[in-house]
Amino acid sequence: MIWMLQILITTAEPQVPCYFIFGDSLADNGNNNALATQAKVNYPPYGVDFPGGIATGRFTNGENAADILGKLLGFLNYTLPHATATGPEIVKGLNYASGGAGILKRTGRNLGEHINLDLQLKHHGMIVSKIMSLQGNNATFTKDYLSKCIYTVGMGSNDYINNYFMPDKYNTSKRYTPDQYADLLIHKYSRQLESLYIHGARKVVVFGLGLIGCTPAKVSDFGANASGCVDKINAAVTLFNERLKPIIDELNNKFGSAKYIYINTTNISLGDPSSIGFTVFWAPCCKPSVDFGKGQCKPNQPPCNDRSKYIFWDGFHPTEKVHMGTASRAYIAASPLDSYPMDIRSLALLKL
Ligand SMILES: *[C@@H]1O[C@H](CO)[C@@H](O)[C@H](O)[C@H]1NC(C)=O
Ligand SMILES: *[C@@H]1O[C@H](CO)[C@@H](O)[C@H](O)[C@H]1NC(C)=O
Ligand SMILES: *[C@@H]1O[C@H](CO)[C@@H](O)[C@H](O)[C@H]1NC(C)=O
Ligand SMILES: *[C@@H]1O[C@H](CO)[C@@H](O)[C@H](O)[C@H]1NC(C)=O
Ligand SMILES: *[C@@H]1O[C@H](CO)[C@@H](O)[C@H](O)[C@H]1NC(C)=O
Ligand SMILES: CC(=O)N[C@H]1CO[C@H](CO)[C@@H](O)[C@@H]1O
Repeated sequence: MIWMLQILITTAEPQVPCYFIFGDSLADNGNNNALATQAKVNYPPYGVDFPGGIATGRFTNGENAADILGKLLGFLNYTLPHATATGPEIVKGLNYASGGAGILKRTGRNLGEHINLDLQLKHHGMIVSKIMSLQGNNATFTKDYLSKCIYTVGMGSNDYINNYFMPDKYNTSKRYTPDQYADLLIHKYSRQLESLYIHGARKVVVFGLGLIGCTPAKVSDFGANASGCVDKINAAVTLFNERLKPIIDELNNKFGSAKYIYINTTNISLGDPSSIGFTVFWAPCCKPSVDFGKGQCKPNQPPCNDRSKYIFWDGFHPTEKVHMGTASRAYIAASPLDSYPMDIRSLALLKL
């Protein structure tokens, strides 16, 4: 694994005019803080390694991959959460991600409120209108502007964790085989990805799902197989990823003036983590709570001392160091399988 973060922040100008983020808890930067949900983490020890040591609502000890990608793209400030952004700075992009959210509307309801992908896209449509008016209601100008921006989307983990593999709360696993369920999700997801195009996106990054069957919370729920992970969850997620990649080709064929790319999170996360200093692979760094957002850190308990040795921050979410590896290899691919058909740096430079 190459975890070296290539710091290319040498110029004052970002490589693209704006950056929009759609996703779940892996990218959420505070959108759930005011919602009635267990899926919010605006309390210590979350944020212990964030500038100022403050809990912002990010589901990790420091920055998440979306934050780090923003820096790699040359943005000096963090992309603002949609929930609280109001001013003209929205033209630089927004983060719509929401913990617990999924491709399906019902996903994550067991945790409480959240902003599902349909709603994130609806919010984006309203923001696009606001940007147009901020830019003087010149549709040609705004269309051209939005076409140069980067849009990242990472969705689907909760459709497995907080839906399919929660049979006491959801009946999807009785109604669909893993194959049928992957089809159902991908069918809906491809429409959602198309709607980004309709809102003016032309450079879209789609993150595949990681091996969520390896998270401490799922291993503790289901029991580990010889792999150390819950094989049936990883097998189901792999079906999803295998169907997602061809969708990228389909979208690129359908929309000649756009480029969608796929990030293979599985390829990025495999390998030998001990080679870069990780020593704790299965245990979370903080003390997960059994009743408080199940798998999230217990409030106000001290986390482990050396976060750089841990893969998992809490029962579900990786540490900042893992986010850094994901972001840097999504930005500059370290192996041909990391991204398809190109990495984010190439996408940012692309003249469409
Ligand atoms: C970053 O945010 C600060 C505070 O909101 C603002 O004053 C500054 O202009 C921003 N910088 C950039 C490059 O957007
Ligand atoms: C609208 O923007 C386009 C592209 O930037 C520009 O060529 C045109 O002059 C603008 N129209 C008006 C009315 O300002
Ligand atoms: C499964 O759940 C959905 C939504 O809760 C419900 O509409 C549907 O009737 C249920 N199907 C079965 C077979 O129980
Ligand atoms: C994984 O473990 C479960 C529970 O122990 C068991 O039922 C299942 O057969 C195992 N699967 C594989 C592929 O070994
Ligand atoms: C992602 O990478 C993994 C590990 O190298 C590989 O097995 C898998 O086929 C890749 N998935 C896709 C959809 O390309
Ligand atoms: C961890 C890792 O790099 N896994 C694989 C990613 O894909 C390349 C091929 O492009 C393999 O060589 C790696 O083993």
